Amino acid sequence: MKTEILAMILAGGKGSRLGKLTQKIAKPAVPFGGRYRIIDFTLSNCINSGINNVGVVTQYQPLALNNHIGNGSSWGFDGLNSGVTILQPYSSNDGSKWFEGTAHAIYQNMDYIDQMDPEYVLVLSGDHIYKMDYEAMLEDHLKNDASLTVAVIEVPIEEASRFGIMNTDEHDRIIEFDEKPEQPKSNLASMGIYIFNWGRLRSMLLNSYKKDDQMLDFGQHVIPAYIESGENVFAYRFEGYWKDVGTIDSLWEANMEFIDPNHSLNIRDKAWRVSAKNTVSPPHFFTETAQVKDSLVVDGVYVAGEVEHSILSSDVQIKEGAKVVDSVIMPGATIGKNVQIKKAIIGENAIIGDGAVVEGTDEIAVVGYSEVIGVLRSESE
Ligand code: ADQ
Ligand code: ADP
Repeated sequence: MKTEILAMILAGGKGSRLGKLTQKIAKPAVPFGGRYRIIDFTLSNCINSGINNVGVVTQYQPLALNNHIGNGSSWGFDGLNSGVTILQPYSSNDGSKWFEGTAHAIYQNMDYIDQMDPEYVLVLSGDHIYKMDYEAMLEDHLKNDASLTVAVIEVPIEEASRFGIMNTDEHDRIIEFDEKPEQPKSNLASMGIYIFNWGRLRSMLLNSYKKDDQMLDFGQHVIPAYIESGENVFAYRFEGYWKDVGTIDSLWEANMEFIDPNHSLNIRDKAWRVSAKNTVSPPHFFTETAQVKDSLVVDGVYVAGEVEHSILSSDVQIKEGAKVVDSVIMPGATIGKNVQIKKAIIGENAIIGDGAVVEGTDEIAVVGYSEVIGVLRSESE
């Protein structure tokens, strides 16, 4: 089977900077925006861009991700003309067990890619919130006769050292690239989204793994090697909302921005739907005492307390007297009576016992997946 372009979503990183939220689930499976999980944005982009074949490279805690993605039909992959393949970590003959970096993860899945036989491989990350037309990026790649195209965005200079930073010539050809430089020379950042001519990448990787000079990471090894060997490496400038939600601060911020009905991401755009796995929960219910404003609320939610500028995910319960402000409450969490929550992320299925206070200050307060804070009053009292 010949495929023009195959997307490989790297969904395996541990996401240790998300701390308690990713102790039991991989970062791309972390809930976002009430109804979604982080990877939904990338999966939706693939379908909306006409990319029908997607491999999802998992590694760390893949179970929740497997359950979430299933056969991909929630996003419109039909398994016939389009499909999602979940690639599990495996022990290869040479005994290496884990993917040691982004390029190594692609190298380890070479058999799968060869089987799909693509002309181009689109490498994506499972932890970005954005809407992007990858087809337009591919057109640019072809127009430039590039061997590698890197999607780029301008970031505030004080954040530049979190990213791969580059310099380009007047035709947007990349002439310099530094992965997470301490002293960034520009604010033009890699989005970690790449289109490679598969034949070229394949031989580059194979050669490097034959020698003892293994290319483990795209940003650290592959891109610099491409530039050094004079390959056509181009930047594709993306304009629009894009956020790497790899830290607690950025995850909270992206959720808060998501509440704004005038958000530039515009999730209400019917021409570019962001799909999610459908689960059926009963309609949300607000009691007489409930006061909810400026908030996103999805199915199965029960509110008897007060909620302001927050996100209530499916099946969340906010009991009487509780007050939730500027916070993200992930699916299934229970907020007890008279609880005060502010500037916080409450993990999936967490239980906040009656009267507890969870408030962020300069730092966002975080309660982990299934964590229990305080004790709920027993029903018999
Ligand atoms: P980082 O985001 O720091 O920088 P990294 O943490 O290596 O890159 O992960 C990229 C993606 O790949 C993540 O979604 C992660 O979960 C996944 N991943 C990492 N290792 C993996 C593995 N072994 N197996 C499967 N999945 C894996 C990168 C680029 C920068 C760029 C930023 C933009 O290196 O140049 O600026 O992305 O966010
Ligand atoms: P109490 O602690 O006094 O029992 P609760 O706040 O726990 O009060 O619940 C009030 C009632 O609302 C309970 O009967 C509970 O089962 C019900 N309830 C809980 N979640 C929902 C929901 N999502 N939709 C409708 N009713 C709900």
